[in-house]
Amino acid sequence: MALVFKKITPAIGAVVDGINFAGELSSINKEALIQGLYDYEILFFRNQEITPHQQVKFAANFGELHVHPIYPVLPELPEIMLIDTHKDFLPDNDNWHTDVTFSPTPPLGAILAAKQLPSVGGDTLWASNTAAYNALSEPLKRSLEGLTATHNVTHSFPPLRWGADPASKDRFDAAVKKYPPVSHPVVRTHPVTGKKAIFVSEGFTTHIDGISKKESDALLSFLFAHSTRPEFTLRWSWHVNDIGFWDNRVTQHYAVADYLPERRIMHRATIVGDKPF
Ligand SMILES: O=C(O)CCC(=O)C(=O)O
Ligand SMILES: [Fe+2]
Repeated sequence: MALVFKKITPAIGAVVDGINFAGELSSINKEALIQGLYDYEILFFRNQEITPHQQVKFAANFGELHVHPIYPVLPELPEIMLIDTHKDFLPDNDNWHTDVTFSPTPPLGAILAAKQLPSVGGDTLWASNTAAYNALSEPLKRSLEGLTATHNVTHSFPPLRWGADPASKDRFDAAVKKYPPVSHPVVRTHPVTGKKAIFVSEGFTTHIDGISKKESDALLSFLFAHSTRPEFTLRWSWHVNDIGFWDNRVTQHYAVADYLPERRIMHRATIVGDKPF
């Protein structure tokens, strides 16, 4: 059966029917999913009851998997990042971010599965950084050309939370050593489609390189606000066994933290990417 893509908003997202994450992925469906990611930037799938091993196997169709250096992972399967948030382990993804941009080679994408949800709330928003770029005026596009910005792991993983807790301190210290602040282009080009996308986010970007702090603060606050305008976003209200699969090169996301003291559990498999240009 051919896959069916149903658009969610004009800027971003589609719901996909006709695929079973627990089964083998045919090469035809794999190509269709990759094309869908390019076209819609995030794809959603419903009623996908999968084990962590099945999730890892599915994600591995799209590249090598990344193991998060700080955030909790399943001990028996570290390719699955475990987002198990509740009153004793607070959500911290309630800021707009692109995943792992503190790395010189941020992920190309990620696959997120909803395992346990609060009775209400716990939605996630995604924004299209290509739609945001396209909406900039030509003079501003030109002035962003050639600029780079610095991304820092401690911006989203502050030492006060991650470096103090004995459960995460060793991994935190190793990650800070392994990932010194890194510069990426402020506008990146998608390596396959050639689309241009704004590539700064509140989560990890500390400053634009080579300009004054005042200029950087003003430009970043404009870019952060512009790239998350509702017109460029979607908001997904999860059901258990929903899956989201996004292109991390051209999107950012925000997990709404409105459900405490209830608990919410998500599993993420993350696919290694290459150096932004
Ligand atoms: O929990 C979520 O909905 C998303 C969390 C997040 O930022 C991620 O999985 O990268
Ligand atoms: Fe994230």
